[in-house]
Amino acid sequence: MSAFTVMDPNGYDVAEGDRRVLRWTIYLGFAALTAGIFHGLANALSYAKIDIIGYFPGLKTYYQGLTAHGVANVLIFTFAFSNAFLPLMTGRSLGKPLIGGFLRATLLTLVAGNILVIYAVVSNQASVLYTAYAPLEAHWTFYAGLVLVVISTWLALAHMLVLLGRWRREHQGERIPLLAYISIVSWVMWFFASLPVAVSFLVFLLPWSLGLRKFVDPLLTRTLFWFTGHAIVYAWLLPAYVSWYALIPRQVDGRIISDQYARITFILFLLLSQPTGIHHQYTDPGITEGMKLVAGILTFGVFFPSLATAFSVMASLEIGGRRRGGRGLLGWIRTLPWGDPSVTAQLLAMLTFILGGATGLVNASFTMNQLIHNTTWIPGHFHMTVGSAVALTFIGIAYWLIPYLTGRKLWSRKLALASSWIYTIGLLIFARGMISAGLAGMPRRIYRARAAYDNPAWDLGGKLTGIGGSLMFTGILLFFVVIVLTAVAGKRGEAPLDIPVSETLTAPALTGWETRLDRIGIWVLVLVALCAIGYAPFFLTHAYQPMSPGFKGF
Ligand code: HAS
Ligand code: CU
Repeated sequence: MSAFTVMDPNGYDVAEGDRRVLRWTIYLGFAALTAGIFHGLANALSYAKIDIIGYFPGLKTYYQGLTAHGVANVLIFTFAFSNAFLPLMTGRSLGKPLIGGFLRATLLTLVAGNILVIYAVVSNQASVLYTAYAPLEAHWTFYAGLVLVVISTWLALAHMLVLLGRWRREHQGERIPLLAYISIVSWVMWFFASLPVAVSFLVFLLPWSLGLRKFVDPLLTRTLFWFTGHAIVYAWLLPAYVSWYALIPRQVDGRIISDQYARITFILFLLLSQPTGIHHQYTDPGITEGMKLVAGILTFGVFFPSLATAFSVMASLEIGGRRRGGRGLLGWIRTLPWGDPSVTAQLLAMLTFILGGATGLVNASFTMNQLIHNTTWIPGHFHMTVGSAVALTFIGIAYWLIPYLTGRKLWSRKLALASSWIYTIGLLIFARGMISAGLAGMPRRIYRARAAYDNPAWDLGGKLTGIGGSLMFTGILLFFVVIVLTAVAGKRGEAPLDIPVSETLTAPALTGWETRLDRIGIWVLVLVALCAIGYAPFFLTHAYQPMSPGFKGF
């Protein structure tokens, strides 16, 4: 144990060896984030008709770069971070020491998966984009690597469940502490959500890429992908919500407004995230209007817990702002700790997410979806969700978590603040560009700078995309500098000793129906029933048509 691992005031300690593994899991995620943004810059500039892709050494095609961008930024970065963050939150909340074997197994599986995926993408044998379904075919190492990444998340969940089991043996009849509860429910949701894509990869795409299957059914692999693919966005989002619900209130001197409210929200995500994936397939043939209608209704359902979150988080912030001296209707906003880079990054994440949520509602509406599907509106939407709510929140968490794990002070508070502001301003300009040009029909996933077709109506939006994307790129680079310098040159011994766990205004009930919220297994049964409503009509009526050989277009 090194000198800095002094017991925190709550008596919770993480052994130095475990801290090291947690650190490296997170570093891996941030390395993926930083590696991924280079192609993001090229893509954004291309919409402004600036062509820099030729300067990327070793890059053979645009789609190779776009695959790298998507996979690194939404699959590796998000899961690596959460694989460290959620077990740590669970351990701290339950007061149970982390299990080193699980931490190491999670990290090693993640690293092994990464090596395979990097090999496939760098050797230009996997230009299938992060939405990997037939008929585009990747090298087998791509599918195998992603399966390992998914297995690493299962290991993280197993770790949390073992900690919960140990805690339960000593605390019979007690409610699961909130922070552990919402961390665990997040990864339980993801566990079930990950099963369809695991089937798609293991049963169809992996054998197909190895030549063991000649043909696969594109609609089936696509539907299996999206069966996972909507819930995956909540797997990215819920760890950020864990911070907004249970940590941010303490960081702003506020309180969680209600224990039960937070639990119900997470249960609603568990139930509704998965049965809605068909809203990504509104334009697909082979899926009936009825199934699309059910998916649409359930999507409006899953909108609700986020609205509830907005209300609860806003109330926690208001309590904090008023305790810090804020007066009047909005005066509490000014008194929030805007000088704290961890808080500011997350407040900016929340503010941009309001727009991310609003654009999601447009996507979910069947008729409006016809207008914006496959246009740049969609990346406009998802950079204001995963690219802000999630990415900026993880960055905000890192501003206390990396000091906590390294025992070193954050390297530069000012640079950290600047990074979040530059990123957010860039994001708003970028999204404005993508969204307006998308409304004018600018297609997503094209390299406009070299495209044979064009439309002057895309010019302004394209330019804004380029300007905003460049600022976003700068913001993340600054963040990376702050984290690297914190890790190697931060002042030792001035780091936070504890994790900022918040208090609740209303404690959990010990009797009555609410206690059933803690019986997660019961809710899983409801989830299965809802998935049957959303998906049984498809799987029972779909005529299996293995007809597609593998295409390698790029
Ligand atoms: Fe989405 C497409 C619908 C949320 C990510 N989405 C995508 C894609 C991605 C993505 C990556 O229905 C593209 C996939 C692809 O490559 O093709 N999405 C929704 C809906 C929501 C939603 C209804 N999406 C997300 C989240 C994502 C994400 C979250 C990532 C993390 N999305 C769709 C649909 C499509 C789609 C269709 C398919 C489109 C197509 O045609 O291809 C909702 O869950 C959104 C709910 C959000 C809210 C906002 C709540 C706001 C909060 C902040 C409060 C602020 C405070 C600030 C407290 C209701 C919680 C106070 C601060 C102070 C300083 C005072
Ligand atoms: Cu979705």
